[in-house]
Amino acid sequence: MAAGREPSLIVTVDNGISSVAGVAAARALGIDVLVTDHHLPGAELPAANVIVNPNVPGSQFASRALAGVGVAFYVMAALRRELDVRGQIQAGAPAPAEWLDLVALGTVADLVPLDTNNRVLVSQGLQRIRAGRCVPGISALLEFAKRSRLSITAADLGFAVGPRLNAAGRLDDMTIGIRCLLADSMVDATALAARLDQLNLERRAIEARMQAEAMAAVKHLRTSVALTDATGPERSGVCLFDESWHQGVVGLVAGRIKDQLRRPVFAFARAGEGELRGSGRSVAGIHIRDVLDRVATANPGLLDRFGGHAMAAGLSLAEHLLDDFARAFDAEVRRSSDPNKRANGIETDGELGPTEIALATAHALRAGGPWGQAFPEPSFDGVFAIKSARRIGDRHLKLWVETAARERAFDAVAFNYFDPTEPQAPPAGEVRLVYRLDVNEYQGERRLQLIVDHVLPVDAAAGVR
Ligand SMILES: [Mn+2]
Repeated sequence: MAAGREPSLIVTVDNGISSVAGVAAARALGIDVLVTDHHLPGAELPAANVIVNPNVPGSQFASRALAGVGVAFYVMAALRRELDVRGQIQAGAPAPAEWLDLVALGTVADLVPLDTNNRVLVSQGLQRIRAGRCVPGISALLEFAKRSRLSITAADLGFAVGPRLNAAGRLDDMTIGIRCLLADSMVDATALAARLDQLNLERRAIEARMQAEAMAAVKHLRTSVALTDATGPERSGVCLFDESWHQGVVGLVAGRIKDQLRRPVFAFARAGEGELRGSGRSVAGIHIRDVLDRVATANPGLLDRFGGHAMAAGLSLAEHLLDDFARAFDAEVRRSSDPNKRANGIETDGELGPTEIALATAHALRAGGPWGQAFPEPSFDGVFAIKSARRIGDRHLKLWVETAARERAFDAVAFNYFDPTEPQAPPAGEVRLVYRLDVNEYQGERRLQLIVDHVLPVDAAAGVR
């Protein structure tokens, strides 16, 4: 071995806690290993010199919900403090707070629960981004997404910045996203953000096609997609597969179909000869990794590999076993479902009085964030009369609605209301809306807008959560 060319230290981020063999090999070569991770450890911990992970037994850290980026942040902060104590900090060295823009982004994009600790990290990062103290890459991505940096919310990180960064890894080369975040100048960042924006458009087109095929298969059983027999609307757990599907976006498709069917969904893509990769998304109350655990225990030899957490999981499977898996998954989901929970129940925070549906309420709710994973933005339900309704673009629905007693009227919009492949009339008459309050900025004016998540019959039950 050439002297001087060996690394003396390996630092892992967001992985390593299960790399027992890898860490042993590095140590055998005389390389020190610092594992920083947030994933749950297995029965055996790697023999690293140091492990930093809030989820190892005996951890005293107040939050177990940190994302990988959050763990790295605290390691850097501790290192900085130690160097300070030793008087080894050079003038102009960055303070840890300067990385909070990236910590906020990674925390939101990784979909970890926004517990108190994570909400502090995200909130501080958002404040810095609003003040312009962020990497050029975040500014550039926000510009392509047409989101205002000055009023950025956690949802903008989750729905505008995150998907553009991830699109590169799903379709092309994930280093484009990393280079965009590391870019020192706005010129470089903008060029890379343009490429990411383009990849995101491609990702969306692929995802929309796959999603339409999956929905058609669910509706019409075995028409457009060669599927397992476990796709009927009566299934508790749904499995979908098409040979033309792209591995990089099956998770997104599973998520969309899950939202529409409100039950756990696995979407599969081919991952090599005779091999499928599946990505699953679940609904509240059904721990999908535990479901897979029970499927694997009851059917030895069925699953090659699987992993995940309560709401999302992945697995690999021999293609000829897909039907077997689909049946076992459906049966296990049915056993796991709480019969006391209405399958189609939508939970809200209740009804608002006519005067509470106001711009001031929307501002107050916005200030109460960041909202996100495991800390959902408040959502309300109520009966409204539709005064006018029209389609905007391919899929969206624009409404002008009055409260049931006709006291007040509001602008409302329901995104992705229409299925572009089906003729569908806009809703009319009295309906029950499940909605959130939004501040809509248009030509310098701020107005209240209801963001409608569900348009339901008046007598539909929407339970208070
Ligand atoms: Mn992670």
